[in-house]
Amino acid sequence: MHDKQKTEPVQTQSKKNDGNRTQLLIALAVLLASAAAFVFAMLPTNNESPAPQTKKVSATEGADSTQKESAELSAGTLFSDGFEPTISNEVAAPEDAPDGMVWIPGGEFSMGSDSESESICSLPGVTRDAVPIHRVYVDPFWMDATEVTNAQFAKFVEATGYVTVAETKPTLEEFPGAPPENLIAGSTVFAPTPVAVPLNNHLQWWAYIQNADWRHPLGPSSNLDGRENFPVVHVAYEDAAAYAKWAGKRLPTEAEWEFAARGGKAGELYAWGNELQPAGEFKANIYQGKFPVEGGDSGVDGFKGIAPVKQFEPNAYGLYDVAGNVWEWTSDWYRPDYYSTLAASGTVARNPQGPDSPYDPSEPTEKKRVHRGGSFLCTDLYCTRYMVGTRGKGEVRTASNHVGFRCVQSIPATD
Ligand SMILES: [Ca+2]
Ligand SMILES: [Ca+2]
Repeated sequence: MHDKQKTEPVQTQSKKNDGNRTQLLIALAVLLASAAAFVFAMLPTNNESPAPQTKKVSATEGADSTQKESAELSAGTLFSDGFEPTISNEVAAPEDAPDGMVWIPGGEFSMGSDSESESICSLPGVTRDAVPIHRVYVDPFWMDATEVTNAQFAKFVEATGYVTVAETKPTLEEFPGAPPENLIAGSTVFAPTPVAVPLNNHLQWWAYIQNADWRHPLGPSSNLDGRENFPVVHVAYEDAAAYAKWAGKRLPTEAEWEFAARGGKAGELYAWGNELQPAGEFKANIYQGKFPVEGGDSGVDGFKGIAPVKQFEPNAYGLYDVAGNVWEWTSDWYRPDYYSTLAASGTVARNPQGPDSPYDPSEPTEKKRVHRGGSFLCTDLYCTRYMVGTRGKGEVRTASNHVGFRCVQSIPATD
């Protein structure tokens, strides 16, 4: 959001007030488009010929025919025999678990997804960054069982006086030449459209809202009353990292995140198995209904919009909401070719830390880190990025109301 080359702040606080929007809103929305792209994107193409040796998601009870078709097509393009068994370390968990954290034994596993085509979404290349499947080893670690909550983040702010990026007024140094009245603090909020819209322009459903921040997730008139156990949102990468440091933790690498999310299993589509809705039940807070229309979120999974943490069963390691609810920052820089680079080494990647620098060809001037897990805005009709092997990305200074984080702690703690 603070790219000096292409943005300057806005003075509007209304998503309806297009006339007052300036480049920052556009830039923010474009930046969010990276999030929106993997969340929403386009309908799967009609690839009726799944790759050989694929497994399909079972038809989802209670879903309409379009949803069933979508799930089957998505599964057919994602899952193949490229996965090998996970070999977990045989390391007993230390006796005293840090409060709120669960033991992740680490080990060797197959990381990524095996998209045989680009047809999970019709957005070209949107899943290409999660191939090829490659072998990775990670050390044992502790991981927060849940996304960091508002209550937890509030303790951090109370103890340190920390001010988040979204709460900070942009400066003239960041935006040379910008009118002072345009330098306003705020963040980006999902803004459902009044009527159905073509899904080819993410600007339509994101708005830069003045004074939207973690205490005011939907804008200045909103607050955290009753939302103490909701995941904190409107946290930029540096905000998440600052919290982690204060807590004596750190953000997970992307490899740690995926190892943990897979729960010791190999090659499954979701953190809970291969069916989107086992026995007809949703296993994560995602999005059902017409997107992105006002009132379109039907909440069949139990929640319209964001949910408190721990509302769905944990995965095999005891982790809640690794799929859905809010996207989670990882510490890796984003590059779409990173998996290819690791795979080309021909060896097991040990504790990979991500590429040395970020690069997203679609927005080459933006510095992005990897997001994982999808959010309450991910819909099974479009890009299903709550699938455990898929990736997201976000510009490091950009916050929104569907991105949060959770922390890890090394064994022994080194941070
Ligand atoms: Ca939901
Ligand atoms: Ca999550």
